[in-house]
Amino acid sequence: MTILTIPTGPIEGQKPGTSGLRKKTRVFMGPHYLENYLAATWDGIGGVAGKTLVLGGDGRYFNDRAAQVMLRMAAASGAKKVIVGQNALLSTPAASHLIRLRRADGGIILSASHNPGGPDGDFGVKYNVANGGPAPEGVTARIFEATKTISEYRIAESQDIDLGTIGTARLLDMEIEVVDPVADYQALMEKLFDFPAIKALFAGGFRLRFDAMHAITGPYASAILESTLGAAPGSVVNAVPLPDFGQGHPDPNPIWAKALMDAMFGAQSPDFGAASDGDGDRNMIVGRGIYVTPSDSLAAIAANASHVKAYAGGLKGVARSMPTSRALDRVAERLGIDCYETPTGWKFFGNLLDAGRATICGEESAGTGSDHVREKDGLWAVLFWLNVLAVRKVSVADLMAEHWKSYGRNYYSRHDYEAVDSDAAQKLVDDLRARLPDLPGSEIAGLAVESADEFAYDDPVDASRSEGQGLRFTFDGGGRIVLRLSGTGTEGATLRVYLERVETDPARMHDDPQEALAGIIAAAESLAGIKERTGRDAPDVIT
Ligand code: VG1
Ligand code: CO
Repeated sequence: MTILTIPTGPIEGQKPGTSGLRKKTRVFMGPHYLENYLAATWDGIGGVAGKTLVLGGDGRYFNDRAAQVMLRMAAASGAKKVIVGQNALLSTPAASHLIRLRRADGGIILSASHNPGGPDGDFGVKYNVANGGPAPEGVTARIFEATKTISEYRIAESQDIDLGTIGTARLLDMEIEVVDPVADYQALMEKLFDFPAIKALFAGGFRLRFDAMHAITGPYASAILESTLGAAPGSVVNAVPLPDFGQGHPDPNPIWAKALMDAMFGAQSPDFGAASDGDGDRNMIVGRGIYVTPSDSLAAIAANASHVKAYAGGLKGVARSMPTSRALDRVAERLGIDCYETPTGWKFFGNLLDAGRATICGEESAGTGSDHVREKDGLWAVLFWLNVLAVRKVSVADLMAEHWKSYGRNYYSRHDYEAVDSDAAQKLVDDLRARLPDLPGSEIAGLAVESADEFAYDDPVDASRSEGQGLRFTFDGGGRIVLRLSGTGTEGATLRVYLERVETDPARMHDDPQEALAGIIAAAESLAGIKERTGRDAPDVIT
């Protein structure tokens, strides 16, 4: 077996975004594209010689080929060992757990997460560090720098490694261990949650519908929810991962998981509905006739942690990304614990979790998780809810009604304008940024602006500073608007507009969120001139 040294040159645009590098699949399949990025990753982490890495992906198109390339490149650069999920599959939270469990130096996750897959869809590569979490900004900056100076990479010449069979193999001096992708993760869930209580819930006739959206969570959900916990066979739908996710968009929200919404709002609906995304780190929670926004789910999880055995001893603190609604803050205040506000992206929670400052974290984009791993975890959130419902013996609707009554309701919605002209989107943000100092004290669409700034985050643990993390506006009476550009899209720019308003009047807590937020929505339009600048009449996606 020989090691080839292949001459190459920098490829533009290999800058990791909110969560790894994401591009069109065909771009990733282009000459040297994946190889360059992996070689730059080795460079950015100080080389892979002697290191142990974890490898897995969400099963999307090109996952299998990319895994073989990664193995040949890791071996050629002297890695000691790679632990791979069978068939190169691992959900993102399972990969995070495996890195921690095996004390690996890091891991490669092949995924573009909630972005569609297939030859005309998206592909992505994430690097996670030794704590199991996404590479922090310092590391991704070094990787990006390396992509700009690369001149060659090393790759072993070999046949494909058999990743379908559990066991060990060798490539040059590197050991490859193929493991069951589900087993270790399931064992962790059994430690955290009261499985007998959830089993009893299902045995009592509780009905579940879990939509795996033809993505990676299928095998995990089938094993845990059906085979172990006894949910009725067929409760997990779209359970077989497909390379193109069955032509779907594996983003668990009311738009892309409409079939689940229809089932939960129809006649004879199940008691509980849930879905997760391409790589299994997001979750969507739906009760019979009620959709729970991710921000509300996060707040409810924190408020009910005392009912779940692994968290019953109390939470050290909680954290949410800045655009996430402030429903969590109210719970933290009641519990007397700190609530941290971080930039968008799970990498910013890592330090807080490592330092024991936060136990539960979440994002408005359907990501919730805890210190059990260093990624958001879709199935974890579903099991958390099931555990709470099993212990408290209430419905989702009753639990949320009671929560709002006790804490107030943070009406919340996100409006996304996708594939907008990049220059127009950038100009919208730049122009608004220039007006920030003049806005406080002024009136926008009848609402008095209380504050207007651009969010920057000073990490309380390592004192690193992250700037330019979104424009935010608060209004008298508890309203808030946040605007930022997405860092995960692969076409033009995606403008995200986050809208929030607190309601404390119990008589007005059951309105339609879009109606309850009408004043805030009008203020966002008047503030940013979105329609005119993007040429769009309405958002592409409203969640
Ligand atoms: C989006 C979400 C963010 C999430 C990120 C990765 O980022 O808003 O909350 O952490 O996706 O999620 P952006 O930059 O597009 O807003 V996943 O499940 O796609 O890895
Ligand atoms: Co994801």
